[in-house]
Amino acid sequence: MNSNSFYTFHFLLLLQLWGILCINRPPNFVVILTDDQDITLGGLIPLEKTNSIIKKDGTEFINMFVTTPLCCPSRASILTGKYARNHQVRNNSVSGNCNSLYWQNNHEDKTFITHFKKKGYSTFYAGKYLNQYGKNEVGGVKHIPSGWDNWVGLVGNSRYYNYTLSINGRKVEHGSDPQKDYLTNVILEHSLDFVNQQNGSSPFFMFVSPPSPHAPFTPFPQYKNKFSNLSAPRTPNFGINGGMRKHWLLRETPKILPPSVIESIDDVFRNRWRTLLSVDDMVHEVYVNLKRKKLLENTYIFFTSDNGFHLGQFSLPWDKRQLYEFDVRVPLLVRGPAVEKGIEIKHPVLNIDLAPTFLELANIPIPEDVDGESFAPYLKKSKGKPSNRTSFIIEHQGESTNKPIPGCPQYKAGEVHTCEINCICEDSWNNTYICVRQLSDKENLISCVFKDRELEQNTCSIQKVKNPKKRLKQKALGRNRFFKTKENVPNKWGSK
Ligand SMILES: *[C@@H]1O[C@H](CO)[C@@H](O)[C@H](O)[C@H]1NC(C)=O
Ligand SMILES: *[C@@H]1O[C@H](CO)[C@@H](O)[C@H](O)[C@H]1NC(C)=O
Ligand SMILES: *[C@@H]1O[C@H](CO)[C@@H](O)[C@H](O)[C@H]1NC(C)=O
Ligand SMILES: *[C@@H]1O[C@H](CO)[C@@H](O)[C@H](O)[C@H]1NC(C)=O
Ligand SMILES: *[C@@H]1O[C@H](CO)[C@@H](O)[C@H](O)[C@H]1NC(C)=O
Ligand SMILES: *[C@@H]1O[C@H](CO)[C@@H](O)[C@H](O)[C@H]1NC(C)=O
Ligand SMILES: [Ca+2]
Repeated sequence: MNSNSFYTFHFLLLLQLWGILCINRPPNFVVILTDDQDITLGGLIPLEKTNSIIKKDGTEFINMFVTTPLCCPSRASILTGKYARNHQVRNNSVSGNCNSLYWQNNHEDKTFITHFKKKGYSTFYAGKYLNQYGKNEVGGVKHIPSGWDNWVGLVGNSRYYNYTLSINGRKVEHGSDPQKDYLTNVILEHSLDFVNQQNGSSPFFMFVSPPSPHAPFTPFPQYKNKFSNLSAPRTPNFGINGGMRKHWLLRETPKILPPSVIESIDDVFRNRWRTLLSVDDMVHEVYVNLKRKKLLENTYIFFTSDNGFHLGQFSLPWDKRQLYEFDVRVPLLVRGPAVEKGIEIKHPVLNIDLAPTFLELANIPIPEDVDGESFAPYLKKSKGKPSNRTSFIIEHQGESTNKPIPGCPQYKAGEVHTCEINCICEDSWNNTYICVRQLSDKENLISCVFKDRELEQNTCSIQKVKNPKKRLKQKALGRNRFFKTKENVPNKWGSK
């Protein structure tokens, strides 16, 4: 070997080694979790940049569901990989375990991010966390959930202006100057600071949770006139009463929605899309900065939402909390190393699958008590066996307000919740249900039982759900004081 080829040989060896080291480097993660973004009403349409960056250059899961269609329980399921019945976060109140001390002491110290932290990841969270985050009785802004070492947590529920953040435990108030305070943009600035700090010394996990398109639906001024010629989609169930086969909230809605309510629905629809334009900018900016820092190739980007939304379906003006497709289906887009580009996956995936998926993609063992299943085999070539799950649970514990509803004397304190317009209420203490959703190439069904007054103790006492269909039959359908709804839902399986 002459000295030239000697050097070439060693140089090639080095290159190869370097290649192996690069391939084995743990991946980075960016997760974007929007608040209340539907998929069935076209919720992804306004996100043109996101569609090009993550959908066209990644994989879309067209059957992504949340197992509980309400913010706090669903977010707790995303963090733990567990059904609500197993983490006990039941509603958006501290008494229902939303950021309660019980949650903090029993579940928050074991969320997926704690395992990433132990593996040496640099971690970052910005935006809405759990609806009761930062409240004084549960530790205030000083409380920083385990596993996050860069913490920009929103106090309370989604809003766009006049909010408080906990920046690593320090209280920071924001006013209503669009240039300085628009929350989605403030979250973006913190996110870019974090991206720009990365020097490759450790992998990172970045979780970004903007308020859009949640109420109060306030767009950034630059976008306030967009989509002015659009109205909410007139789906077949738009503006009509649910009929006798639905539970009582849907039987009580107007037979035909008054035009003034429809006008408000259209307004909410347009403003939701406008607020999403700021999320689209966020995705684009994060992408551009990852690329500039040469971090893009080894980074997974997930885009999803904590629950779906309805706008006029079964004459319910606007909210979530229902077991129907509009509230339980959410977007899920993923791009990243070796993720196939421009394909659609039909296999049903769930919010509780996100935690085990993140862990598997990072080669971190999945804790045994997780209810979800990793869908990493769909994102990583030649790795593991894809899940064959064909049924799963959808559950909700209905909420009630302990005050009377102003202007709605037909409802007493303690009966209903979220009556935004014309005394049409979106929830009630007994809108408490458990459903089994079956979805495969062979079946597409949902079967539900609702709680009634007497059966509070007996309903849905399943502890660990391994075979939901069988357990539900045994535990619940055998009793006689339930509403049972079994209905065929539009078949999405074969479409496209
Ligand atoms: C924010 O608070 C200020 C001062 O209380 C108030 O004038 C303003 O209307 C609020 N803005 C929003 C968007 O809530
Ligand atoms: C990279 O960043 C880490 C954490 O911020 C820091 O400790 C380390 O010194 C930096 N390394 C280099 C080479 O700049
Ligand atoms: C709304 O306006 C845009 C831009 O002018 C146009 O492309 C679109 O077709 C219009 N949509 C409707 C429903 O009129
Ligand atoms: C899925 O696979 C597991 C193990 O491979 C098997 O035990 C189970 O019966 C399968 N379930 C379905 C619904 O096919
Ligand atoms: C939340 O759940 C708790 C525990 O079940 C219950 O006491 C509380 O009334 C619920 N909150 C609302 C607003 O319904
Ligand atoms: C559900 O709650 C509402 C409001 O309290 C009540 O009017 C209704 O009778 C209840 N339905 C059942 C089946 O318990
Ligand atoms: Ca939500």
